[in-house]
Amino acid sequence: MIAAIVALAAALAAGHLVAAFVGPQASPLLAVGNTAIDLTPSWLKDFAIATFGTADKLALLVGMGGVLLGLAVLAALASGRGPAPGTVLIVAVGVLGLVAVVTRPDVGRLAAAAPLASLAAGVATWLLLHRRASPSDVVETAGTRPDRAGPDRTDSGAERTDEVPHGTRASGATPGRRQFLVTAGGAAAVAGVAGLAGGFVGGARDATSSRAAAPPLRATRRLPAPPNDADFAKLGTPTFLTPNDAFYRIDTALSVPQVPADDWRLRIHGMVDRELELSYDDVRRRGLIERRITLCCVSNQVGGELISTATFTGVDLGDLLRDAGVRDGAQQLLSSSSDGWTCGTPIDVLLERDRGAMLALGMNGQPLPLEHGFPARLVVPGLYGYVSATKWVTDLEVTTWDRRRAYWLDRGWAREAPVKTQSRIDRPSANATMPAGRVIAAGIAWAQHTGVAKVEVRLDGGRWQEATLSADVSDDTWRMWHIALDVDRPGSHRIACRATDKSGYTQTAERMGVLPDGATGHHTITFTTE
Ligand SMILES: Nc1nc2c(c(=O)[nH]1)N[C@H]1C(S)=C(S)[C@@H](COP(=O)(O)O)O[C@H]1N2
Ligand SMILES: [Mo]
Repeated sequence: MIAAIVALAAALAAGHLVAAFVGPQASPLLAVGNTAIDLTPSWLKDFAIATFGTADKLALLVGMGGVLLGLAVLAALASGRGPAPGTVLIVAVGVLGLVAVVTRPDVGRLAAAAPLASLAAGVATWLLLHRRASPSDVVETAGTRPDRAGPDRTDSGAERTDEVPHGTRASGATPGRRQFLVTAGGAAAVAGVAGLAGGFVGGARDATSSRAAAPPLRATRRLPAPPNDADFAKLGTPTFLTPNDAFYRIDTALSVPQVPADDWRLRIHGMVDRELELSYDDVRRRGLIERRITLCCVSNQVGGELISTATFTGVDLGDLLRDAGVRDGAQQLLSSSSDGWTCGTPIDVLLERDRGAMLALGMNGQPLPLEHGFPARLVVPGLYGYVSATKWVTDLEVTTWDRRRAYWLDRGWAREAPVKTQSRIDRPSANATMPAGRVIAAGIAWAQHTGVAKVEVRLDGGRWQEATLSADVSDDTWRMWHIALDVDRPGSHRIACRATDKSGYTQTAERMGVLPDGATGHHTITFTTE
């Protein structure tokens, strides 16, 4: 048992160490996890997000750790007579890791070295420890007493098993046992050091230091700070700008892609007159602009939290595409990230003069946080993130819908996904209890690139009452609302809200789930007065 678990640790540590040199995405554990994510059906992904929220990746890693430990125990139990069954199992798992790594889109040619190191370390440790645990003459003994041979047997070659009292063997006092424990301890220590060294080397190569060294991103013309009445945070709404560490995060990356700014290049190609390749400095030299944009996820349930607002700093994406010269017949901009995720955006939307689509380097005055796409990402007002907001973006291909299919398309999501006009109640919180009388309700509404014109609230199915809106900062950002309701009757109550956007559209009451292009329905909550 110990042999199998130490062998597992050795395998993971070796893979981690080698991956630190050939690229973090080569880690077999991460590669299997990432592949699992890519193969996960949408309903399971939705379930994982709903159950674990942003901890869904941690849950996956913990689950994988459990499965590996279970396999190690299985290997130990199956290898009573000899190491062969365990070896076969380790090789099988190792080959799985190897396949996962070499089929990842974001690994270099050397990536296979990491899973191969894992495989070698795992098998070698296993065979060594298994031999130490059951010296050769135990195998002979096993011939006569097969029921007593096993990997946890500690009999030394010099002793006949039937001469050793149970207690003595269990105490591990025999020389064979000691030798085994020393070897196992040594192997575990080497694995630990290798794992730490892997973390150290990987840490030195990651993008944190590159981000820390990034020059300040100053826009040529800065936006004024949002006015004080841009939110009703005192009444329970979010702040108008979401702090970077509170900004919602959604992506398929199990470990945050590490792209140092110096290594980053953005290639613009496909149906263009001139291919472009830009470095981080090339982008900065184009002259930076600032835009406030509310970003939201198509997986946001009615009343959900997957929406945030930031001031983004970068360059206009439409200008960039015009510089490359988009050819007639182009339909889609297929953007790819360093970790191989892809996203398709209608090219005519990006070329709209007033769309405000961006290649962003900064967020709320800082270089993009690593989780939000450092060194560069796309942001397009009015489109859900999965069709517009590629983080760690490295490649822009101008193409047609037929020629390329983006990541989520084959998983049931719509090809085009403009943000749906929506609103949410933040106060009272669901199932709250409060004194009867005057109740303040407050929340948010959004209709990016159209603008919010009105929010109405209704109590217990009564008439719709118009709420007070926050300052109108931009059509591309959310608006907050609040209203005082007279709730005289003690007991259970229900409120609902609905937004009307500047096109005159009022959000429908019809309940639809997030698949295929975003949820609809009125957010409704219940609370109690006494
Ligand atoms: N590289 C990459 N970019 C991505 C994604 C992804 O999985 N990988 N997810 C998209 C989705 S679904 C959303 S909603 C937004 C979320 O951006 P955020 O994490 O900065 O809030 O990023 C988009 N960009
Ligand atoms: Mo999303």
